[in-house]
Amino acid sequence: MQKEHSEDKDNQQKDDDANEINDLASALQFKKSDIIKDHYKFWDTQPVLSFKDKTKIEKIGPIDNKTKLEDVKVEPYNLPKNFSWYDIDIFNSKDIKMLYEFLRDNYVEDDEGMFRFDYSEEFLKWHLSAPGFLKQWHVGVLHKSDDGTSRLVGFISGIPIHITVHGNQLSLVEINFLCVNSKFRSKRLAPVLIKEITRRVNLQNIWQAVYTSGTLLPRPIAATNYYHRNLNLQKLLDIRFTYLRPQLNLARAKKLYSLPKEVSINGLRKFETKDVPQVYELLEKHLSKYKIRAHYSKEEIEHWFTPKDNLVYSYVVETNGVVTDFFSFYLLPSSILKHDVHKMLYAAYSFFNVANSVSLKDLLKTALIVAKNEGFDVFNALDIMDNESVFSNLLFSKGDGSLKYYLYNYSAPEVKQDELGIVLM
Ligand code: MYA
Repeated sequence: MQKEHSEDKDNQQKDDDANEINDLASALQFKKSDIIKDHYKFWDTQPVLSFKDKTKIEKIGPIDNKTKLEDVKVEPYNLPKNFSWYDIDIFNSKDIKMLYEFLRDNYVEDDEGMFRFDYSEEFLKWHLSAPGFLKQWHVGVLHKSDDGTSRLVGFISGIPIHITVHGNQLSLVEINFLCVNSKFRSKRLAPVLIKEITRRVNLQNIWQAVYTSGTLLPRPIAATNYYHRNLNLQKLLDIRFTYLRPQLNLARAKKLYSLPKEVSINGLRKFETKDVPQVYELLEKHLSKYKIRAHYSKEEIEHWFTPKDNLVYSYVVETNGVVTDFFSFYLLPSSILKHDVHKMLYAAYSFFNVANSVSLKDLLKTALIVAKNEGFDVFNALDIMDNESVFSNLLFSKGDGSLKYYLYNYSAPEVKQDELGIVLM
């Protein structure tokens, strides 16, 4: 009897938990394929919010503020036999090539395994040399095989970044490029990489991190979606990146998605170094309305937005010396894994759009025209900042990719997509 009673209670508890999780899932817009596990062997040991926290998160601040610099291990974490730590020197051509090839062959794929991100060597150098970067935050793991050759089998990186979370300014790290060679997966190497970079970051007296992932982990601060605008419809159909609605034939679709050849905003030109102070002001003001937002110093503005072919494209609208508007996007190609002819997908990713003298719709449309003229196949943007308000007008469609935002060692209420003013690459 007692047992039955406690089983009833258990079942009731399980139902309550399931309802809680559904509520959370709909609030954060998780995908059906996102699984919330009962236990996370690694993540349950980390200072992150848990799915088990049922009440609305209201506390803002560090989760663990007891650990002190002197508590941080001075020695690196142990690795199994034949594995060793190796810091990538991004200015050494052999190292950057090794990292590039490793990520090209092992990094993030879509759910169907049709596309894999192909960050270029230049991209990796650009990202990893952000102002204030540290070589010891470019953490590699080498594996020595029986024939004595060593190869990269794991990587994780951090770069400095400054953000504001619900009014609180934080200097922290942006974690990216966590990757384990596909043949070495499910061996718990990822938690060691994460613990090792945490140790190295803590040694700089930094205790928080921000990161994004398509994978659902405990516990997102926001869940966002990718939207796509066709630029090269025929290729996107060929590689099955996109499909036509049954009512739309190819000729009509091509007409629908066609864009003018010329841009029509007066005063539009490429960003130049002399624009740094004005773009700094524009971006600071624009981002101030979002609950979670990035800050860029002038040095960072120059680093992230100075145009570089095949990497980053930035434009301003200037009238009589005054810069009023700004947009930027970057090239992140993907390898096409299952097509005989097409091998690369050239995708533009929206970075920041600040519209003042023109509408956001006209500004983003101009970005589409520039991207099309530069030979891009598709223009991608997240539904963060004000982006979603112009998606339908500009014929973006929702993709099946979602991206969750996370904070490490910081508790804060979750935010909606349009309350986020931060883009991680
Ligand atoms: S997101 C991009 C992630 N990379 C890829 O998706 C590339 C393809 N996949 C792989 O290379 C591997 O599958 C990875 C996992 C490396 C992802 N973030 O070693 P394992 C947990 C965090 O046996 P593997 C990006 O770069 C998983 O829940 N944890 O698994 C941002 C499980 O833990 P638990 C993840 O498949 C990264 C454990 O790993 C992720 O061989 C931010 C299993 O380990 C993921 N994306 O390798 C990292 N995927 O048992 C966090 C799985 O608890 C940074 N796992 O469920 C935290 C802040 C650190 C700095 C703090 C400073 C203060």
